[in-house]
Amino acid sequence: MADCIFCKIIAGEIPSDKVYEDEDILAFRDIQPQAKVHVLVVPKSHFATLAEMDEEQAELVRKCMVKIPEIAKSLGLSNGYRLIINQGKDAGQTVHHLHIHILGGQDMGEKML
Ligand code: DGP
Repeated sequence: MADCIFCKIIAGEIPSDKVYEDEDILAFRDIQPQAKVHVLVVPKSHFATLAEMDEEQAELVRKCMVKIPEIAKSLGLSNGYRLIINQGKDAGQTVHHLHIHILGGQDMGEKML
C-alpha cells in the first residue's frame, strides 16, 4: 500500500535492520525499542488488523507464529520473550500494517498479563 511505512520497508524503499526474511515474512528491529531486544515480525501482505485479514493472510500469520521461535532463538532469547499484537486505536496501534512485537533480552518486570 502506497502510504504504508511497513510496505515501504518490505519493498526496500526505507532501510531497516533485518533479522529474518523469506518470501512471506520480514522481521526487523523496532526503531523505538521498548526492551533490550525489540523486533517486529510482519507479513508481507498489507492488512491492518486480524479483523480485516482474508484466508491467505491468515495463513501468513500462521507462518509468522511458526517462525517466531526460530527468530527468537537467533536473537538469543533463551529465557523467554513477550509477543504483542496491537489492534486498533485503544491498543495504541500506530502502524496500520499487522505486526507482531517480540520483546525480550531482559526481565520484563511488571506486566499487564
Ligand atoms: P504499534 O504501536 O503496535 O503500531 O507499533 C508500531 C511500531 O513500529 C513502533 O514500536 C515503532 C515502529 N516503527 C514505526 N516506524 C518505523 C520505521 O520506520 N522503522 C522501524 N524499524 N520501526 C518503526
